[in-house]
Amino acid sequence: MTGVERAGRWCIALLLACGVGTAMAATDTNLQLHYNKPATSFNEALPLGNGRIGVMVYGGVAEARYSLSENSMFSGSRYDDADRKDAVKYLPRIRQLLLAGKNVEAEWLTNQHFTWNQPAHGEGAATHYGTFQGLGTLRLDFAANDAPVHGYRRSLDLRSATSEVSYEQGGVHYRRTLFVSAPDQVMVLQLHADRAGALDFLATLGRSERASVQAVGTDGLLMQGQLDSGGSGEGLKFAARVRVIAPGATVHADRAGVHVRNGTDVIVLVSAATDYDGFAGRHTADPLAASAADLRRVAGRSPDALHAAHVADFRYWFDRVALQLGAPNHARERMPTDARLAAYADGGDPDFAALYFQYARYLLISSSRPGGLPANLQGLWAEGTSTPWNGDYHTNVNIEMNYWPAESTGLGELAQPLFALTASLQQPGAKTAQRYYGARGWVVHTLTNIWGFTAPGAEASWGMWQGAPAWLSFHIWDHYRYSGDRAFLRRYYPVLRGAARFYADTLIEEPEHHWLVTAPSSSPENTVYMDDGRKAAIVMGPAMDEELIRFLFGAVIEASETLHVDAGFRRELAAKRARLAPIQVGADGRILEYLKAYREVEVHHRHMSHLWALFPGDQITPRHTPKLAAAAARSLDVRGDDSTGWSEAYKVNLWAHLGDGNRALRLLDVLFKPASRDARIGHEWAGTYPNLFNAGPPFQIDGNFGATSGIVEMLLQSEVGDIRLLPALPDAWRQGEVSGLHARGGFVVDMRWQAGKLVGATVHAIRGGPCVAHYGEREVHLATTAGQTYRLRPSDFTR
Ligand code: FUC
Repeated sequence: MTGVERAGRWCIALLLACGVGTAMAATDTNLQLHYNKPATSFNEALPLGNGRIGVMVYGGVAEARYSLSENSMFSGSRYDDADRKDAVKYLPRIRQLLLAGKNVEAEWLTNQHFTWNQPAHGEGAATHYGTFQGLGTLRLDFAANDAPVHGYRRSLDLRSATSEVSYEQGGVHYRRTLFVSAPDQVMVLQLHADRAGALDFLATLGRSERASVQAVGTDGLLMQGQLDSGGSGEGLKFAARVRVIAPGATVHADRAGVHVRNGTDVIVLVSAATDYDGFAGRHTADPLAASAADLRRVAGRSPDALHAAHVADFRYWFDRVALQLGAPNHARERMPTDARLAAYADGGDPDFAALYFQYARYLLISSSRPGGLPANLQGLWAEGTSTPWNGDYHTNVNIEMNYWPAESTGLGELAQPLFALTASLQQPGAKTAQRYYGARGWVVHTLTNIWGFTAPGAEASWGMWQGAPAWLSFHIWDHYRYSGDRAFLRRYYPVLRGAARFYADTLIEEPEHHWLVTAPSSSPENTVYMDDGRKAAIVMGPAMDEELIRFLFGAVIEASETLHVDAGFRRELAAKRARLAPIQVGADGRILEYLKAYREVEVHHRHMSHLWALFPGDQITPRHTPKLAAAAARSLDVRGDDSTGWSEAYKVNLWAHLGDGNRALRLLDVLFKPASRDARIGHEWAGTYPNLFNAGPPFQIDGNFGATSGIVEMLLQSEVGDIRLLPALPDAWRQGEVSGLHARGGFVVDMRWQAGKLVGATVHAIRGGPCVAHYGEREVHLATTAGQTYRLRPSDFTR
């Protein structure tokens, strides 16, 4: 029952159309990253991208370096034999062992017959599984110039998605402006010198392996190559092109590169393409033709026109949300961003969190566009020929976290690549479901890539986990909850149904309580001691799986009712849902991560999988399940704060959902610790690199997105038709304002607060319908009409 039904009263409050999302145009000064020196490593360079092509800007003086990437640059290939053919033969035995409490033996057998020997940690380049990798490097080497450099500045403007490098040398002002256009599918680099003819440089394009470069005409370069397929299939073919336009200058291209002499205003255009043709993995696109066509299409267009189209496109997304935390702190905004990051711990800069928040939105717009591939572990930015964990899609938290802030920050359409990836797993995942479980439906385990990999990963302890189909389905369902788009639900319903079909076919009854549980599975990457002191990761019915399946079955039941389909299946799901293991609290007051209270090997383990029900799920809430919420808080306390970047980011969301804003902010403070620019896994703690990329370490973009979602959840939480304003506002964010946050049920919310108290809010109803807005213990009931905006003052909220 919703609050509206319970209260049985309506108040058509304060109907007043007023602009949403127009507040605070004045916050622009907080929307820049800027530095007074060139980057010397990836984690100092500035990322730009159009959802497909990415670039990291180093911004040197003698040498301007641009690390290029393209998000389908995966080695490996589609491999139908990734599924072990006889796995299903061993399933009954593995389950028997689990039912008998012989987890170690079950794990051994799982390792023997279920897992697949793909490399997990980033050595996938020469295997079928493959790895995401960089495209190559564009370099401009300038003529020797010993004159000292003054006034160097390297910046990235988030609202226009444009970077600029400027300095003065020998009395000449130089400026280099760069953007990657989504509407025109090219990277545009403009160089300007304020003394005519002062630009002398050589432009080169290169890659450390598997590529050849040639001159094209008098002003261009073409790099082409093919990645390792890792086996019998065809490796990915790719091409990148450079074209230099330099009116009044001398330009000629040869094998060494494009030589530019006496340039004043020079444009360097870059296009790139691969033959990856969507998730089906067919190689039909022609990268040579595609990259040539992209350059041809912009020929004759002025850079100003290209820039205007780019900025209009980018702002279409970016301007939907504005955020100001605390009073503007112009002194901090003026500090170079790396210095500002270092000074954050001194306090007095709450608006840094707003910059971080908008940066993540910037990164999502730059790395995930409808029709393309989802943001991977590094978004779409990469260098070299391997990336940590193969830069793939990890399903046990990472890829989902990438999309946590999408819906709530007005970018729900940008999650389409995640939905498309999920839908694409139905076909390979159906085969995996058959071969391993003899089940209908579809399944994917801990990892997937652009080649449709769905088998259990290399080691049972982390690769053998069954929750992914449900968690990926959660994002589809959540998009429906935010958008109310029935056509979308109808289109993706088969994905949800197939995931539910898999679980309905595979759940088994455990002997003690007769609950229905997954087996074999694990609680992502965690390990426990068995009674005999041996360690095991493989279990049945980890809490997370049960929570996820409870969500999924509930969603499919509701969706099938909405769509008037599958009445019989609905009944089956309802019956099975009632028999799932409940969320349990152990003797020590913590949520049980497993069916029983095992002793943990690593008390501070980074994953908090069993708290999925608190966030992003909603089976635990302080309001509806206060005892479970208290147990979740206890679990979090014991787990501790310090961990990997994404784990700290996750905890921001969890504390926000426990209503503890100060604790959530403490986690953000931990996350905003400067990480040394080369922080690597196992060497240093998590934090933030100079370019504000999250340091897992290493760089993982999930931390950026997860923390940003956490900031939203501190300010606004929602269920369909139920909105909580400022549910976890920390004391240090005494004043602020936000516009354009999205709530489930199709509402857009603006808020302003002072001295820690709400001053006013507007709720804009996209679709209309009932909505209860809560502020603290008080609430206001709205019967909304599509397209109308409702202005709320604190006095409108009553008990
Ligand atoms: C999961 C995490 C690791 C890392 C990897 C990419 O396996 O447990 O910490 O984030 O994904």
